[in-house]
Amino acid sequence: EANALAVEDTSLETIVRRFQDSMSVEKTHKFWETQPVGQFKDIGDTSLPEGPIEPATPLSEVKQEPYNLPAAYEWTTCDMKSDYISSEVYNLLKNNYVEDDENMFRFNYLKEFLTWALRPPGYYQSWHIGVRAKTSKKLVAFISGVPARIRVRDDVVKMAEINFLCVHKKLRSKRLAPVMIKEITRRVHLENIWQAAYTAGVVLPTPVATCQYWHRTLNPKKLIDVGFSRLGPRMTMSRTIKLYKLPDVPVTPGFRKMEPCDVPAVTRLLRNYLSQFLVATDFDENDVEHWLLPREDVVDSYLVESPETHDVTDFCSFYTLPSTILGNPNYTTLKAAYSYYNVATRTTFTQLMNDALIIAKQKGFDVFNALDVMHNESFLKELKFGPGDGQLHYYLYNYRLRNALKPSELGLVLL
Ligand code: MYA
Repeated sequence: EANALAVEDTSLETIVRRFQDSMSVEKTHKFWETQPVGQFKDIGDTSLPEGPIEPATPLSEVKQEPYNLPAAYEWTTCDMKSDYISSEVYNLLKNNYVEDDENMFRFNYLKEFLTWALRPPGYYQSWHIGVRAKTSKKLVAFISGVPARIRVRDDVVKMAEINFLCVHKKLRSKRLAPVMIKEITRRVHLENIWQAAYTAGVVLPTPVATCQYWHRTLNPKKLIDVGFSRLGPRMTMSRTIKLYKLPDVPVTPGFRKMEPCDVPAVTRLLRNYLSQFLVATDFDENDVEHWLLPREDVVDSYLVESPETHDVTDFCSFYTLPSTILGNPNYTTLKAAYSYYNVATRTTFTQLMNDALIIAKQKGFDVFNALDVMHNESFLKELKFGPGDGQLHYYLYNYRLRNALKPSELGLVLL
């Protein structure tokens, strides 16, 4: 959820914002202080137990009516099977969702992406929550959740993954977000689910991990032209282009696109790999089929099938998330690929991900982004990724961890 820039950002605003972030533990959080999340005052208190902060309550005790909105607004449940409604959600986000600190780029999650992200196996339509203006019926805010099983140490916990919280720019700072968060919490509780996971670029009480985005330039000229990156010191454009040049086709023998028949093998490979992380997604075959089978302009997955044994030995995937370039006369969109789940057992991580970069370049992406989660650190520097200015904080709702995690202890990527 952090839209990051590849260049070091030394603007006054950014310095001030970073200072404020670093002081965030000093700020009061009128809403978050009332919620069952790790509180800043408890950081370092190892006497507190790990696990749920509040117990589940009987469903009959869950509030039956929606929370109150300001009088001019009403709740709406968004049917993401409807082309019209998903276009409304798409347009709200296209114009009002996450921007970088300098307001140069804004995420432009594609419509097909949103319908994929919001309709995984077992999804609840009641967790796709919109707010409309009563008179115009215009959609002015949105929040969503999807069900997921997330393993924390040895416990697999049913959770909601909360994403796409968005309030129209004209309605900001009116405390609408807390009402939306309480309403989705209520609807999650009604399904007898009591925990959630989410990520944000802002510091809230209290991150379970703080990760960094890294960026691999694929199209240097465009990235420099639009201000996403800068020409390095003592670098010319032609040297930069040469630096980031990639082979035309993947180099690993047996490297190919994932197909439906690969679901069982990929599930085994992924489950085995993810078992080593402290907090990780618990994928079964249905999840892998939904989240990882290739979908054009949404998600790409490739694997290495051993030419001798035909075993699937390695896997890599990335999702498509363009950003609108704000106010540039020459370009309107930045095509970005985001590293998703990757497993290397026979190929080196570096070679596997280099093949992923080659595919992304072939497909016309301008940049390939990756977080420093899982084993990603092992390839980032060698493959010429550079650190971005954006941090992404991971959070759990109603689940306490004794200590914050290192990014490399996380086996979870949220969209
Ligand atoms: S992260 C992406 C969030 N979206 C954007 O950044 C898009 C652009 N921004 C906006 O649309 C608005 O600025 C938003 C806030 C909607 C973000 N996560 O209404 P307000 C707190 C959580 O006056 P607005 C994503 O989608 C803030 O600290 N809380 O503010 C994951 C303050 O509380 P406190 C946030 O700017 C979302 C209060 O809101 C966030 O008009 C996970 C101010 O409200 C944020 N990103 O609207 C949600 N930003 O005073 C939590 C601000 O206490 C899910 N705030 O500091 C929790 C689990 C729920 C399910 C549980 C089930 C068991």
